[in-house]
Amino acid sequence: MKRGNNDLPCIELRHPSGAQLDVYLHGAHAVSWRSADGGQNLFMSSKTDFKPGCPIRGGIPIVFPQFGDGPLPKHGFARVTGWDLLDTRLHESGYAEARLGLHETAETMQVWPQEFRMEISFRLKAQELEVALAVMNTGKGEISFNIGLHTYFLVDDIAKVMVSGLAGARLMDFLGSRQEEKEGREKITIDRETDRVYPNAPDRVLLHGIAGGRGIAIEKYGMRDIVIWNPWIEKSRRMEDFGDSDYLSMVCVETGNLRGRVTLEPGATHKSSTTFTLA
Ligand code: TA6
Repeated sequence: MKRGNNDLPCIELRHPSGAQLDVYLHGAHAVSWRSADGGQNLFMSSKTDFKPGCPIRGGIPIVFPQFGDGPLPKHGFARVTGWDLLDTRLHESGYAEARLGLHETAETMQVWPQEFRMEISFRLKAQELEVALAVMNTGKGEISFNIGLHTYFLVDDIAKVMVSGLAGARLMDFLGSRQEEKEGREKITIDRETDRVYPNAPDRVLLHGIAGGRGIAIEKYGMRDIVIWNPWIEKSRRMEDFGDSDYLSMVCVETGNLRGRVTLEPGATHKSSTTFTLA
C-alpha cells in the first residue's frame, strides 16, 4: 500500500508478468492498469480530484446502488466512500488478486437505509483483468439497486475507436428520442457526444483502438447492460474535472445492471463480473 494523490491510500497490485493495477481505497477505484505488454489501458483525467466525497474522473468507477441521477449522489455512493482492503494474494491458478469490502455506514444509511455487504475482487493476469462484484443483503427487507463498472478506456485517437458485437442489439439513446431503437452498425464509431444504453446486451463486445493500437475483449457475467459514453466537445468544456480535449483520448464502455435493477431478498447474494482481455 502506498500513499497516492492527496495522500490517499493506494494498493499496487503486481502480477509476476509485470502487469500492475493501482487501486485507491477511496471508491475501491482502479486508476491505472498497465498490462504485461507495458500498455496503459485506463484513461485518467489530468484534472480529477482525489478528495474524500468526490468521484475520481477516469479509471474504473463503481456504480452502486444507483446509476445516473436520482435521490442518491449520481452513480451512487460506492465510488465516493472509503472501502476496506480485505486481502491481496497470488492465487495458485496464477492471477494476482486484491479484494476490497464495503458495508452500510451511518452516512449511507442516511441516503439509502439498507444493510448490505459488498465485495470487489480485482484479478490480474498478464494481459487480462477480471473485476468481480458481490452484494449481500444483510438486512431484514428486500433491497433493489443498480450495480456496474463505469470503465474509462485510454485510446490513442477517438477517431480510430470502434466497438463491435452490438449489431442488432436494442438501444436507447439518452441524447435522442429515448425511444427504443435497434443498433444497425457492425462497427460503432464515435464522432459526436455519445450516451446510449444497450439493455440486455450481448455478453461479449470488442473495443478496438485502445492505446497502442490494441484491441480489448469485454465479457460481462451477471450484468445485463452496456453503456457507451463520450462527452465530446461541449460537455467536456462544462466538466471541471475533465480536460477540454480529453474526449479525444477516452471512451467509456460500461457494464452492469444499469438500466434494470437487481432485487435481493434478505440473506441473498448477487454476483457479477466483467473480464477485460487484451486481444
Ligand atoms: O454513463 C454515462 C453517464 O451517465 C453520462 O450521462 C455522464 O454523466 C457520465 O455517466 C459521467 O457521469 P459522472 O457522474 O461520472 O460525471
